[in-house]
Amino acid sequence: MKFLHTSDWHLGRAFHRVNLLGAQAAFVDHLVETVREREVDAVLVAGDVYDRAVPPLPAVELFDRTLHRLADLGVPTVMISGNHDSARRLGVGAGLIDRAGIHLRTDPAGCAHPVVLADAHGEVALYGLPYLEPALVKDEFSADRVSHEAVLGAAMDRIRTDLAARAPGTRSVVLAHAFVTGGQPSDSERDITVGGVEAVPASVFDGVDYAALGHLHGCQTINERVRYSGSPLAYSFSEVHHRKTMWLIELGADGEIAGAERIDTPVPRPLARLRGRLDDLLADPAHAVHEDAWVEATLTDPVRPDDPMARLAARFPHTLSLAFDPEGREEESGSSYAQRLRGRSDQEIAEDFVAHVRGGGRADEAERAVLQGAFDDVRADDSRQETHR
Ligand SMILES: [Mn+2]
Repeated sequence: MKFLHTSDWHLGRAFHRVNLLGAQAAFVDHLVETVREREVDAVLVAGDVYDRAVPPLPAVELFDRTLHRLADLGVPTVMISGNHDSARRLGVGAGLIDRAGIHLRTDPAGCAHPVVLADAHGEVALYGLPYLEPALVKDEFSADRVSHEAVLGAAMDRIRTDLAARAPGTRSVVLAHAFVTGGQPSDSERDITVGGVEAVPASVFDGVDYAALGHLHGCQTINERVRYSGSPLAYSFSEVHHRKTMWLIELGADGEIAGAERIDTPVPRPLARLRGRLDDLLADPAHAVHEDAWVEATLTDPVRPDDPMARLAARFPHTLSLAFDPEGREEESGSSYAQRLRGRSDQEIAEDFVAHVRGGGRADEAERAVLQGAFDDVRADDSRQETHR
């Protein structure tokens, strides 16, 4: 059986100031074409369909068109909500569109009710496990701790129990949205840390033949049976070296991974991260290949040049981000607020603030726990309001 595994569409997301809706629509065209050409048996979408809980109308319209096109293909689709989606909003009408062959799984309580497909070798059970916010689903899964590992482990236990009750030899696939240990993050995933821990071991997925994961935006293979498809488009300059793809997975007669092929997704415009003095960036023939790219430039001139954006744009008209890192300067001084925050977690920033206002005294262990608890509460509260509003 052949699956097309994708995730993290983030419909409605912009890249700096560029609207990506056209690129996202082109990706959907490509997906539909691939399903037809490669005779795919099922499409798996592992969460973060939208970029925000309340997406802009054009993104909702694109999603609507996408649902119709998937339904017209006559190929089943299983889709879960991710941490960026509002599970409740995304799940509206799920019972109805189920009849059209699109199985939208946004309710954690239903995770052990699979979509069952069959081929010449027997049945395949596809379990859609939506993103689980530990504080919100702890009771549902009677988890002993508020952690990703506890709730995901409990949900997987339910799935394994359901699978064990099926005919011997039933093959299985699970869709999940999580950070698995060993995965490489980029700058465009939203932090899901709980109690200082965000990652779960890949062994949590033991017992199923394939885990189709979403959350991390780079395509990666955690092991033969546990993979991330990555996002179809780059959503930050940190993804400059990513090759954006979907996985075409072939599940064999005995549940073995008989094939795993990366299908390239359309690239709206390449990315480039350039660093150097302005005059060098403008003159260096090596940068000719980047003239048409979306550019992030870091200028290292000791003195900030006049009108740098306009001058850069003369050669690189698609420059989207400009930063300054003067040569020979101390790390901290001269860097902008945004530069100093780049790549740091909320927890690290808060701890730095404590040290700053104390004139250098770092937060102790108890204080760090208080800060972490506060961040956990805020995130859980955001999702809870989203759920019950
Ligand atoms: Mn995502």
